[in-house]
Formats: sequence, structure tokens, C-alpha cells
Amino acid sequence: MIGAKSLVKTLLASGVDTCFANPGTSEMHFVAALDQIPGMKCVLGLQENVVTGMADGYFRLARRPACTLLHCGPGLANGMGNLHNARRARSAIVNIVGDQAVFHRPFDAPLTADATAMAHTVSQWVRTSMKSAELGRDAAEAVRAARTFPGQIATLILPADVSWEEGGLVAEAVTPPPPPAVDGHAIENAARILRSHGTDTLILLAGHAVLGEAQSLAWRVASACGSVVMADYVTSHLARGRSRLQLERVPYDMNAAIQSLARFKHIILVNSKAPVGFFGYPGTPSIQYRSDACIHVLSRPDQDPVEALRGLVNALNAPDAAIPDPGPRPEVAQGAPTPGGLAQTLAAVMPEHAIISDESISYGRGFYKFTHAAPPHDWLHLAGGAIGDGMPVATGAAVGSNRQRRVINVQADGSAMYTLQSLWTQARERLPVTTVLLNNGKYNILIGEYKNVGAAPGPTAMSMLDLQDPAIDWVRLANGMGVEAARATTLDQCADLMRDSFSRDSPFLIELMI
Ligand SMILES: Cc1ncc(C[n+]2csc(CCOP(=O)(O)OP(=O)(O)O)c2C)c(N)n1
Repeated sequence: MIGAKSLVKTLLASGVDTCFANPGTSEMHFVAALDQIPGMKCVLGLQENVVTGMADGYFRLARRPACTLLHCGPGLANGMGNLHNARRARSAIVNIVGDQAVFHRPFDAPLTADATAMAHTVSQWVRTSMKSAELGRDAAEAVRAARTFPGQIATLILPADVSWEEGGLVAEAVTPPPPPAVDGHAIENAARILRSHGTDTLILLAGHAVLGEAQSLAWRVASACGSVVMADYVTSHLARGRSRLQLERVPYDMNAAIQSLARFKHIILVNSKAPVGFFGYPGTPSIQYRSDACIHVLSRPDQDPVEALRGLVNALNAPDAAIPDPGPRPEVAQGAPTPGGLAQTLAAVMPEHAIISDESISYGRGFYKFTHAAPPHDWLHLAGGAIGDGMPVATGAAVGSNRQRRVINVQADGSAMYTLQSLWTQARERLPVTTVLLNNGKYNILIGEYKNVGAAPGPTAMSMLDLQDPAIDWVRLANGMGVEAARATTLDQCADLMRDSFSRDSPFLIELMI
């Protein structure tokens, strides 16, 4: 058996059955093996940052890793923005990076690059397989590393000759380690703080703590102690809508964040990090909480928040507490688009168990408060700040949910231009993705950033944030990649187009002029 076959068989044996790919010469044997071995679903992306972003979106919904297939160091480099985002999202991904044959490396051929160095910047696990006989074992360990809770990036570099040579051995799946146990002292300490300072305490959730059972346990604790629960701004995936906790995130805006945290003398971290600003600004602190606040770690991101919160519920004897009713479902807003009106409209029309991929940047900052009363849904965010993940994450999420759930990608135009090839994959795979493309023709958020950093923009500086000369025609771009599209200038038109798109089993793009 050649190495490539042992690799595909090992991946399948380890539960990896989806491959997001953009192949080149060094990956030809892997691609050829896919035809000979049934079971591996392969999805083509036309740029590597689409490929890695799709793998991230896939994991967030499927909760098991896909693999990517990337071509040499430069292919990996193209995919690194979204691998960075995936690492911040704590998603599990197995990257297979094809590379020069071992014997060809010393000749310094054009595509030769230090893939290992690149891989280390975005991966928790990196290995180069040097022998066909070891490739299966290496692949099983890569999957184990990726599946280590809550999820990691594992990168396996695969020289072409290791792929094509005989001697491949299929390896059995390797069980990932369980999450490290929660420290009993951390539970006792949190309980003590909550008993004596409950109303001055924020319980800050992130990671798995904003999904499923952890939400209701956190609510029990907060209700028993009069504390506030919030989600970290850097949260990649929240379970939201009716019957879920009405969580707000710590705001992105530095002053708003400082204000929202000002009253808390204690912050209990549940899989979150102590909140800091996205950037440092002149004369502004880096931390967003007050400088005399005490930070208490209940559980780290690599620990199980359900175990931690259950321990806290028991320590406090916190009774059951019903999740508050979010009130009536909003109705479609009419007329000219506003951020609140769009959020309300989204809440009014989204089908049950929709998946929202939100890269709305400046327009979406206040979407949450209008969407608590929507049907239960999942909301996906950009966790690493490297724009260009909304469209690929939407695409991967549609694959990861087996095309069974409607994905709505609320997408800012400037960020969309980084990875717009995602639309082509959506059309080719007939994925149920509705993109609401927010066309404001500018890098709006950065206008405010000039002021925040204390810079004085002149006409040249302002023109660096302007996308209107020439204007970008999203209906034609989408059509050119096989995606049907229409323009809307009012929220009622947008609502009609959204509803219509939900009955299709193919993608649709609404260019909303905002
Ligand atoms: C990979 C990467 N490149 C550049 C930036 C800097 N950046 C942040 S926001 C932004 C523009 C966002 O514009 P758009 O997506 O249209 O959203 P809007 O600000 O108009 O709401 C840019 C270029 C970034 N965050 N990440």
C-alpha cells in the first residue's frame, strides 16, 4: 500500500471523513487515493483561506475535525489567516500540507519553503512524516492532537515521496486525553466569592460554557447569588434564541467594554480569559476590567465547564432556575435598513435551528438584543479578528450540519472580498446558505479607529477606507460564481428575499444597500 492510501484509511478510521482541499502536484497521490477508498467527502475551495475557514466552520457544527489539503508552504501561508481564527476559536482541524519530496528538498526548487516554521505559528501540533511506514501512525496522532479538548490545530507535513512510496500501514484511532479535571479549590474559591460578593461578581463564559447545559448551570449560579453572566467578546459559537440564556458579550468598543465591566469587583472566568482590548490605544489601559478587580479562574479553556459549573451549583446548593422568557418574537422591520431593524428582521424570519455566521463588523455590534426572542439558533463569530472568515465559516458550517440547517451569513462587504470564492463552493456543493451582504462601500469600522489611535486622517487616508470607486457589484459577482442574487434597499424587501431563499436547497445572496 502506498503512503497516501494508508493516510486516507487512517483518517477515516480516526473519524475524519471530510476533506477541504486545494491540491497541487505534491498532493496528487492523496487526491488519487480518494477515488480508490470510499468514504472521504472532498470539498474544493478556490483559495486556501477559504479551505481553512471551511474546516473551522465545519468543526463548529460537526464537533469533530475535518482535514484540509494544502499545497506546500505557500498554500499553507494563504490559509493562515483563517487558521489563526480557528486557533482562537479553539476549533479542531487536521491540516495535511503536501511538500517537496525528501530527496528534492536540497535542490531548493521554487515552491520549497519552511512549511514547518509557518505551521508552528498556527498549530499546537506539527510533524513531518519522513517514511511511508510511519505516515499512518503520524496521521492517527495528528487526529488525536486535533481532538484534544476543546480542539486544536494539528499540521502534518507530507513530502510527496512519502505519499507515493510503498510500505504504508493503516493505524488505529488514538483516543484523545480527557480534559484535565477541574480543581476543587477553584470551585470552593468561586463559591466563597459568590456567597460573600455575589452581586459584585461577573461570571464570564466562553468556549463550551456558552453552549448547551453549561448555560443553564451558570444561570442557576447567577440566580442564586444575584450575579451577572456575560459571554466573552472572543466567543466563536453561542447557542442562542428562545430557551437559551440571554447572554450579551463584553462589547468590542474599548470604552463601552470598560463601562460594562466597571461595577464588578470580582470576575469568575469559566473557560474565558480576563477581558483585554483588541488593541492598545494611547492613554487607555489594556485591560477592560477595573484595575482592583479580582480575577478567579473556575475553569480554563482546556477544562470541562459543565463539570466546573456543576461543582459550583452543588457547592452553593443553587436551586433550579428557569431561563427567563425573552418576550414575543420581533416582527419584520420596514423601510430603510438600520442595524436594529435588520436584527429584528432576522429574528422575525429565521427558521428554527438556523446557523448565523456573523462577520457584520461595525453594523452588527448591537444585533444580540434584538435576536434573543428568535427561535433557537447557533451564532458563529470571528474569534481571531483576521477578517475574511464569515463566508468560508458559513460554507463549512453548512457541510458540517449535513446541509440540514439553513445558514445565514450576515456579511460586511470589505471582509467578504477576502474570501468571496466561498460562493463558488456554495454553488458547486448546493449548500443552503443565504448571504446577507451588507454593502456600505467602505471600511466603516476603521474610520472610528483613526480617532481612537489619535491619528488625523486626510483625503489620502480616508480614501484607503473607501470601496466605492469603482463600486463593487455583489449581484454580478455572485452570479458569476453560480449563486443567484438580488439587491434590496429596504428591510421588507430583504425579509421577502430571505424567506424565499429559505425554501431553496441552494445558496442565495442578498445585497443589502446600507
Ligand atoms: C486579515 C486582516 N486584514 C486587515 C484587517 C484590518 N481591518 C479590520 S476591519 C477592516 C475593514 C472592515 O470593513 P467591512 O468588512 O466592510 O466592515 P465595516 O467596517 O464596513 O463594517 C479591516 C481592513 C483585519 N482585521 N484582518
